[in-house]
Amino acid sequence: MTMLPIKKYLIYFFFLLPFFGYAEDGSQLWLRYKPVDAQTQKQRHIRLQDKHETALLAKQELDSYWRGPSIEMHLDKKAKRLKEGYQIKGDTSAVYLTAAEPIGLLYGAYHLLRLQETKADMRHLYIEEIPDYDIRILNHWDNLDRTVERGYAGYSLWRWEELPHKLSPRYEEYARANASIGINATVLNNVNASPQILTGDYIQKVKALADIFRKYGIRVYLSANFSSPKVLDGLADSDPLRKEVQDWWKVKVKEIYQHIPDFGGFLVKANSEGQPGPQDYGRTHADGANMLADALKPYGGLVMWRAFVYNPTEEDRAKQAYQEFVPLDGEFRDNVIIQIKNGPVDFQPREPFTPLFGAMKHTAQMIEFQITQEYLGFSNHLAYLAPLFKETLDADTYSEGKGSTVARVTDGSMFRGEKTAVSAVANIGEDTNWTGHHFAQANWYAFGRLAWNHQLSSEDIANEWIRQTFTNAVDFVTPVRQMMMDSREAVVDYMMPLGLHHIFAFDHHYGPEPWGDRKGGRPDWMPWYYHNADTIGLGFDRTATGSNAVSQYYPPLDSIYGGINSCPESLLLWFHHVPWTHTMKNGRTLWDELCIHYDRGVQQVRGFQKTWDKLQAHVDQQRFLEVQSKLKIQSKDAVWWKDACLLYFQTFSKMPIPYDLERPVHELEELKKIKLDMTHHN
Ligand code: GCV
Repeated sequence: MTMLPIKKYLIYFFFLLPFFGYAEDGSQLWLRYKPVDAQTQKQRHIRLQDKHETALLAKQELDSYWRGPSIEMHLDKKAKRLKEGYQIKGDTSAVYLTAAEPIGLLYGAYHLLRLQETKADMRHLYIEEIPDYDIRILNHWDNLDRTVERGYAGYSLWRWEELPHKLSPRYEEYARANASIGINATVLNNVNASPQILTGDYIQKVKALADIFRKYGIRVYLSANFSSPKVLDGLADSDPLRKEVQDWWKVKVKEIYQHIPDFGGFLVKANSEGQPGPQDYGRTHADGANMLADALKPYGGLVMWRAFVYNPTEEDRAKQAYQEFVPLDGEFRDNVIIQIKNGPVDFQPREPFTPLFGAMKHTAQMIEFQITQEYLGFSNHLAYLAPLFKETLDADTYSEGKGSTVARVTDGSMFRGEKTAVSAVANIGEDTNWTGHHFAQANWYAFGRLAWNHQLSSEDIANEWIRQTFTNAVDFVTPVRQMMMDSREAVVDYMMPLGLHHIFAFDHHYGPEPWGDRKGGRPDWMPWYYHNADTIGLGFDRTATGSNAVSQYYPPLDSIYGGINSCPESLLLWFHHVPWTHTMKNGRTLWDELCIHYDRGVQQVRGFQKTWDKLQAHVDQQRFLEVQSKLKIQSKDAVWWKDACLLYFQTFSKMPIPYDLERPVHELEELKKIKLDMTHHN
């Protein structure tokens, strides 16, 4: 009998399956739970009295996937100290899950499933989890035409043209993934905001999303364009001290809350990189933020006002946010939080923390991290960012003496604002695997986990992510965890070691361009502004003999950073212009040390390739090949970075690359000609 060709292929497929492994596309993220069978469902019970939709969702997740003993879920409204957290007690015969709010039950359910999926010991459970921050929020830099600024995972998830009538199933999947790691808020649109988002039509679209997210405990926020009154309704201006403008915002906010009663508030980028703001009318950031805060106050809404401001003046860019905001300390309403990037320049592979943290003692502050890898190889490079996030959270500001870490300055333990918050720019797009690189999912995951508990270690987060996303096999988990833990430092090494920063190609920020000098471009967007290479040495003098940015740090950090010998070498070229022949702590010259770092970065990525190739048997074929191919790109890019930077800096140092290191494989002139067309980031 002749077989239909399709059947024949199917037989081949099943025959070959054990050899090649099955395919997974990454769309399930870390939520690869297998449904329990009917027998298990009959044997154990998930009990719940409450009928709140979020509590029912928690029950449904456990009903479908929990393989352990019966669970009693209990809502104890009096247990307020738990906030959105939960308590889990139990043993092999029964588990008790208690929360003060329905969302706590859902978070508790995901905690139990995480324990199950990572094969944790669950014989004796006594867990109490209370989130460190009230608001754990993603910032989407998504435009209304569905391009994503600095997005490397395809177009925006939000199909504005179809909303509010057609609802993509991914909206709910997105909400579920966020809830599973404790994220409870999202800003849907780019901080370079189109005023259109505040029109009646768009409010209906936003409402449709908010209605889906609500069940998962997620509140919607919007980025607001400060000129909206003028642009949308033809007001003469958008001056925050004019009553007509204030009234416009009050009416607009009322309209939003009529449709979205749990609307979170506004995120605002004002007077920054060409965006409009209160300074257009001679007003301050406080005037602008307070006007919006007053409109939102009756509904419990918040303003997240960004401190990312700088202008092409004589002043060091790294100092400007501090100079602008510190004088305004105490002038902001209590429902305003100043949102501060982790570093004073812009999401570089390594920066010191922004000195504004801890410097405003009467103003609520929150961190903005960047999950999307604008400056870390887009979605081509494997860079696990938990160590970067932790580096900032754990940094001691000394603002109230030793132990005043950035985490404590922002989590409410030192200064108490109305609400505490932590944010990060999302790396999520329409790609099947959500984030472009399978390992970039780990950065979304890590942000959520750290926003919940900033004391978790990067290793532990990597560990649980790997186990849920791939496998529990120790032979896989151990080397992959090591690779992840080494990955961010590897990127620093092959891109910008020892405190170098912002030597990226103009605008798209992907490849190296230390020689970059675009005609007519702003100096503070040019690599030479940051590296200052000359015949004497390399680096930005931010000591008292230079821009004196060190003076913005509390003692003893000002003198630690300010001393060429006391400054941590990982930040040396951030704070100092260092002679090529300067002796480093290990006795090498700066030049040799620089070469060794670049080379080490390259070798490490090659090591990641070896690690990954050896693990083929543990991974499904699709994800194996996709990661393998990204690692090839990363490896080539690392050599490109190393050659470009070393050959260029060598034109100043005039010193040889140490002879035991691999020789450059490119010509500098050839590298200078590379111009990537990346005007669209999708
Ligand atoms: C949203 C950097 C990025 C911009 C971004 C800006 C910001 O400059 O390159 O794309 O704009 O930061 O955070 O506002």
